[in-house]
Amino acid sequence: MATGAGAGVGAADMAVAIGLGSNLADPVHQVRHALGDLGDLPDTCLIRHSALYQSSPVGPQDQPDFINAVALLDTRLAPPSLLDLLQSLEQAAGRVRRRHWGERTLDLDILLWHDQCIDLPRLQVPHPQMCRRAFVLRPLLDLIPAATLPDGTRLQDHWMAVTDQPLRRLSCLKEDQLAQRTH
Ligand code: A4P
Ligand code: MG
Repeated sequence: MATGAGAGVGAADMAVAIGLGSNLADPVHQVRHALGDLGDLPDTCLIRHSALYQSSPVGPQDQPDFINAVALLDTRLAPPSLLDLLQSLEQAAGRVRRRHWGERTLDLDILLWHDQCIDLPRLQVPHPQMCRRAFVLRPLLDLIPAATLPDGTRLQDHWMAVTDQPLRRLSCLKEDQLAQRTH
């Protein structure tokens, strides 16, 4: 279960971080809508969220670009309960699991749980892939510039290793243009 490691930025600062991703069915709308849904979860507050980013797919290349963002939550839910609710939101968005790392209407990953490690059969936190992914690290660093992992490593240092991955921060205007293009 969850274990505290106590390294780096305090637990209160780290909060619970959720990664959002979509590359199907109006991805900008999917991510914006999901941010609203996160704020409506029981026993949970949406503290703040990042800008939206556009990124090339990690995994199969024959799929559209992704729209990604990160949200910080304050929640009294237990980690498996939050995972259940996030998976319900994915299902409500019409999520179909076609292939590993493939296209999806909505993906909601638990990235960080304060400064804790969680190792359950269906939930590993920190998310095992997060440090290899610019589309996770950049928005997370926008929200918590001094963020560290439970092992004490700095997200900023992980970010420096992935800056070659194509990533574009969207302005509100660009978000609207992208959203309109899909209607
Ligand atoms: N699971 C374990 N740990 C977690 C966690 N921390 N948060 C389990 C959420 N779920 C977690 O996930 C499979 C299972 O992982 C869940 O049932 C849960 O019990 P999934 O999303 O159904 O399956 P998947 O997508 O095939 O695998 P995975 O590993 O979740 O994919 P990722 O790592 O989420 O990557 N490229 C760009 N540019 N942007 C993206 O957002 N996303 C992916 C998906 C690939 N490429 C991408 C992006
Ligand atoms: Mg996932």
